[in-house]
Amino acid sequence: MTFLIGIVGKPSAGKSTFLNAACLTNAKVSELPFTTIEPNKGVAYVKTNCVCKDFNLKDNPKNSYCLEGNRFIPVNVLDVAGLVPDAHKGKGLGNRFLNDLVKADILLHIVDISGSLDKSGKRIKSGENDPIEDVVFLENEINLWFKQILEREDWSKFIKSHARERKKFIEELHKRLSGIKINKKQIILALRNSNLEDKNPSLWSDDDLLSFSIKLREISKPILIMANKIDKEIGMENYTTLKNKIEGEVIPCSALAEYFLRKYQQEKKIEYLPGSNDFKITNENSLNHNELEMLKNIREKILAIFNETGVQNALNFAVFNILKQICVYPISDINKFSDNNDNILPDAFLVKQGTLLRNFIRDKIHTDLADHFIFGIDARTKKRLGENYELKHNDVIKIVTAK
Ligand SMILES: Nc1nc2c(ncn2[C@@H]2O[C@H](COP(=O)(O)OP(=O)(O)O)[C@@H](O)[C@H]2O)c(=O)[nH]1
Ligand SMILES: [Mg+2]
Repeated sequence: MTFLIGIVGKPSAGKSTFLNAACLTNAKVSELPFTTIEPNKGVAYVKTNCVCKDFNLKDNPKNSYCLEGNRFIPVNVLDVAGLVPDAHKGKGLGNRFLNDLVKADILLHIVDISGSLDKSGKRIKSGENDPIEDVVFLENEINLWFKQILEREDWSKFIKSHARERKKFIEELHKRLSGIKINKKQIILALRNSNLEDKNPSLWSDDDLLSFSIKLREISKPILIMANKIDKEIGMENYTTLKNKIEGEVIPCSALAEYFLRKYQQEKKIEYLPGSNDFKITNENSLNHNELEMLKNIREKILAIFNETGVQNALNFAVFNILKQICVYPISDINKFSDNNDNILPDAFLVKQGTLLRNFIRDKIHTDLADHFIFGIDARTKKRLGENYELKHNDVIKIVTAK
């Protein structure tokens, strides 16, 4: 399973630019609100230190790629139409576009930190819109959309008929929410976090349902806030203010800067490793005066201050910090660090922190193998690992089976 990262935000905040920068896609970008109608899809990569360096190996990855000792692992990205206040009621391009997000594991909220767009994405004077308002309205829309999904198809009848038995209630809720990628554990946790664990569902008030929807949304589709257009005049100032007002992480970002760096790197005009704090101009003659000036600005006003453009940081933060993933490398030959076809360190898998070896084999490797699993071997220590071994980040593991 590959993660799906949903890009959300109001019109013209820079969602398609972010997608294009992260995935080198060609989604249409424009100043006009609602340029994006059908969702745009792309593949981006999270970046982590590859273990090839630890073993001094030249690897040949299959499910990922390795550049200068960095392993890049694919994640799917979806850029949906801009959301406006009351989108959950069908305003703007409304519900249909919220529904594009049902399969997302996490949402990146692209906020125009320069405050130069009103809520519908129209240009206004820089600084006139307070970015915190965007954060609040968008979260609210997604929460209310969740509530609506719960409520549709006669909620009051539903709670009456399934109020008796808790286990049954959770099962039925799970069925009701099956479209939006939510598991039973998340439902149980949301009930607990909204203090509704012991309350008979038939007695739930509208506020109870709302608070359950909010908790469920926070657990199943967490939102990471991106202060985009940080390169603009008032960006830095607004970013500092927003960061102080918000509990969670706010990632400073210039999607446009990343887009140009990635594009020039693809055209071999510069050398640039995504997520790094500098680049090298390799073909100065291919860049005109304005382009060189822009690159200079990117270097001095973005990379030197923030250490990167924010695009790679966002993807990494989403997957490693919020979704709490670690990276594990299964191999079959413990001496060559290869699979059966001599591919060295072929696969890097993302797994949740705390995953046991047995579950890793069941979910990621092969259900077949899980039945014949005997033990694992840690490639670093050559020690045996039992089925209850808890995986660590950058483990390289041989799986020994009876098959
Ligand atoms: N200065 C600046 N402009 C940006 C940035 N990201 C996007 N834009 C511009 O904002 C406008 C809207 O971008 P777009 O990606 O189409 O927004 P969307 O409607 O959210 O998909 C375009 O003119 C982009 O060039 C950024 O990081 N910095
Ligand atoms: Mg767009």
